[in-house]
Amino acid sequence: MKVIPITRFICLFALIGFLSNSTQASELKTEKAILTAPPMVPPAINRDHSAKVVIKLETKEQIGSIADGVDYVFWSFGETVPGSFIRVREGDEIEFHLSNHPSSKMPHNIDLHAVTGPGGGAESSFTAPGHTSTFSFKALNPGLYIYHCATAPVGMHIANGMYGLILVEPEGGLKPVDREYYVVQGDFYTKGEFGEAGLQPFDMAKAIDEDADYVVFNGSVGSTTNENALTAKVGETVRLYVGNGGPNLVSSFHVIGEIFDTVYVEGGDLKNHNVQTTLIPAGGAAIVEFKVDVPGTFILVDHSIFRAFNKGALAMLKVEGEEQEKIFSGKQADNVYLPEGSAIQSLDNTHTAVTAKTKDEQVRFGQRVYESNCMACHQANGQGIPSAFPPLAKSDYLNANPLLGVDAIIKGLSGPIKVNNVTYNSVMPAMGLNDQDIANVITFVLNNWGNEGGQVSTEQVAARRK
Ligand code: HEC
Ligand SMILES: [Cu+2]
Repeated sequence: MKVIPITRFICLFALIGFLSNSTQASELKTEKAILTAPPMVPPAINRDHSAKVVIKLETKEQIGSIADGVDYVFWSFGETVPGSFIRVREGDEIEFHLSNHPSSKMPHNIDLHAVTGPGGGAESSFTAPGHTSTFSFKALNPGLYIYHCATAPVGMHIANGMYGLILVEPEGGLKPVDREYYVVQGDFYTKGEFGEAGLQPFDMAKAIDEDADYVVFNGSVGSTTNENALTAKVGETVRLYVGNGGPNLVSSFHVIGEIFDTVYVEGGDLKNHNVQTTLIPAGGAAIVEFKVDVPGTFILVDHSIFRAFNKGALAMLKVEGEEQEKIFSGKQADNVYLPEGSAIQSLDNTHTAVTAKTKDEQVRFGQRVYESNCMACHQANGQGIPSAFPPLAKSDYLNANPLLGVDAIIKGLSGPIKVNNVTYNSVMPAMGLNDQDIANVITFVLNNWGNEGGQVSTEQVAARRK
């Protein structure tokens, strides 16, 4: 610090006090924070000194899509769920302006877990629709922190999407990496069940029971999959800033096919290495880093796995580049495994069926039989899977003699067969269906997917059994 003669100091002090009506002179340069929407992260901070950082964030209530065909009224910071990513440096003085859009029905505020002070700023930032509140804080502790709305009923504001991440970089900065991304998990509670179409209102009773309909990354099912996937190239280093807004569930965060080289446990200073799955508490965060060594699609999940495959907690990282066969070979062979003494297994399924009276009814009932018994192997449209499951669509094998299909279901089928000039040599288990179900499912298949039509009766199936 420069030494200033005492008289000049008093003079200067009085002048600044007069001009800014503050008691302390801030020597810091002022800059405006760069905010980003998920999954992007603002650029690394490359100053070696503190600054005064001005942040302007807006709360808004707006309709968005939570899943295909399902709408939800999200409450957001910066029009996204999670809200804008905020990046500052340890020692920065932050001047925070929170504006609540005039169209809002609710007041909102912000509790930043990076704040040292009552409510994390909640009371100071309580803002009615059409108003802006201002407060300041100093970022004393480095780390990755959740921020969220804390207006009553707090759970409801969080459940509607009011959370995001603020990164306070340590004074020395973070090690440079090739890619940085922003992912936050959240659980949602709707009047309708998962996937029920239309505008779905928030369900307070389910939220209290912690009975989530949706568990998603970045605000919706599929927000970060397929064409919206995160991307990287083989050999690059990836850093994910991962948060969990909750309101209720704890995340068992995992990337299928990757091992975290480093986890900044709970977003703090503690670094763990070679981690498969890291816990991210509701209202918490973690930084995970890994090098992507091989190409492919890597799936980010909450490893409470029904949440991933049945409630939406699934995102993708697509890695492009050369195969690295020393590290991962891909499938090298697929041979039939028939240990000695093994017979075709029978899948037991002996529920009583409703009798179909017409061919149309047979087709309709047969579709249900198909979906719960055959689809897993022969696929949704009977297209099969190359070199594993033959197609039922346009199957010359089946159309030539539908009763051979009946035989396959009754007794199972193994050994080489030819379907549309392709040889399959695999095993279909006996299905343990009753005669009606078999008649219906074959009739369903015969009358779909380009097959030649026809009908198989219960009596024909019974005769085949003998
Ligand atoms: C576990 C996987 C599996 C299930 C379930 C299964 N199949 Fe198959 N299916 C196969 C395999 C494998 C073959 C080929 C067997 C071979 O190579 O000898 C086959 C062959 C067939 C064939 C003759 C070949 C063709 O493409 O036309 C028909 C017809 C057939 N299945 C119908 C059904 C029906 C209907 C169901 C449901 C009731 C069903 N399968 C359930 C695996 C399955
Ligand atoms: Cu709010």
